[in-house]
Amino acid sequence: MSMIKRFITGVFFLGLFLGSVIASAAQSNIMVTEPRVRAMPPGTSNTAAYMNIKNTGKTNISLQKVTSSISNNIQLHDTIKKDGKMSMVEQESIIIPAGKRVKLQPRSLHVMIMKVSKTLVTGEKVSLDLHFSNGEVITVKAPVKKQVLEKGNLSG
Ligand SMILES: [Cu+2]
Repeated sequence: MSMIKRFITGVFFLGLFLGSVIASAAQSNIMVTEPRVRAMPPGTSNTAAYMNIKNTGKTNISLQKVTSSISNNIQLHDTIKKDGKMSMVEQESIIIPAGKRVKLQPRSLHVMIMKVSKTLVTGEKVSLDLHFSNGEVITVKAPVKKQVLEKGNLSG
């Protein structure tokens, strides 16, 4: 094979490769916006992550788990009010209905990050891998932000 032919073949396959990468990126029906991690008060080891997840597809998708290098124990939580008290309940998964946006926010659905392995500094970015039921894994870089709660000390 001549050098030129080899070069052209190489460019052709590179094109196929890039084409498939772009195509797979464009095919995602999941959009994650406003990811953030709550700054931790001194002496605490748990925190929470919040974000908006939009499903632009025609079928329901669920967030099944979240993984990160900062914790081996990350759970999906919802917050419920029972007998006038707010409490957090672990969820198997969080469903993002077709065509809908679900907000993970304080006092609602959230990602609970237990036993954080390091002290998080405000402004630092935490990498979170979001694992969805369709096999997609979306990595977000969530900045650490201070959160002001009006009252109560619910950690989620
Ligand atoms: Cu929680």
